[in-house]
Amino acid sequence: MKLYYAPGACSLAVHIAAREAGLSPELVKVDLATHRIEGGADYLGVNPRGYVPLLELDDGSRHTEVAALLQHVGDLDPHGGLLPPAGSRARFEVLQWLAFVSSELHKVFSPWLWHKETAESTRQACKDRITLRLGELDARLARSAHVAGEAFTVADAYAFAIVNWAPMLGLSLKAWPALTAWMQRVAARPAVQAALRAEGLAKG
Ligand SMILES: N[C@@H](CCC(=O)N[C@@H](CS)C(=O)NCC(=O)O)C(=O)O
Repeated sequence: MKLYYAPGACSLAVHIAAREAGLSPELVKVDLATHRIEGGADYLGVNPRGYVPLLELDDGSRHTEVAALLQHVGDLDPHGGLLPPAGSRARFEVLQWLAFVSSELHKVFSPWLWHKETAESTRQACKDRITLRLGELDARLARSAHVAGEAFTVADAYAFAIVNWAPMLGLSLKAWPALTAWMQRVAARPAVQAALRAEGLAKG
């Protein structure tokens, strides 16, 4: 299995989930500014959208979309904890949070974060929306240890990768104590530390 990624991008969610599931994907680094793969090849030849993450399975098939990749990786978890069984209420909860992170956080951050030409009014609107949604996440995390309940699931991997962008944009998490404590708890997980180190985002 190969994971095309960029350090600290949304691909970190899939990287974390893979490590939590005990998988060791081959990591292929992509420069998102040039859409070049480390070594110089054109990434647009791999993914015409130019986005990471992209997961290439051992049969050579290529797959995209964070929420879908997380479901696939979650289903490969031998302990089943990352994604509860199909049809269960617990899985329904995880899937709701994956969709929430994707549409209410990830894609609200994206235009602001990646495109310098974005107008100030748009940046502010994004910031206001993100602030509102981080508040919702904080309220959720005040009631349970993790995003979709007590256990760590792929929803935590996704939310962690995206919420991790907040300080880069000058958004302090201090106003949200439950969210701050959860970020620290997730960051301390051995699989998360390993993923951060592999992406050059943590020392060690
Ligand atoms: N819908 C895609 C979006 C992925 C995405 O936004 N990736 C960003 C990094 S977080 C990217 O590769 N941006 C590069 C670009 O816009 O060219 C998904 O959920 O996987």
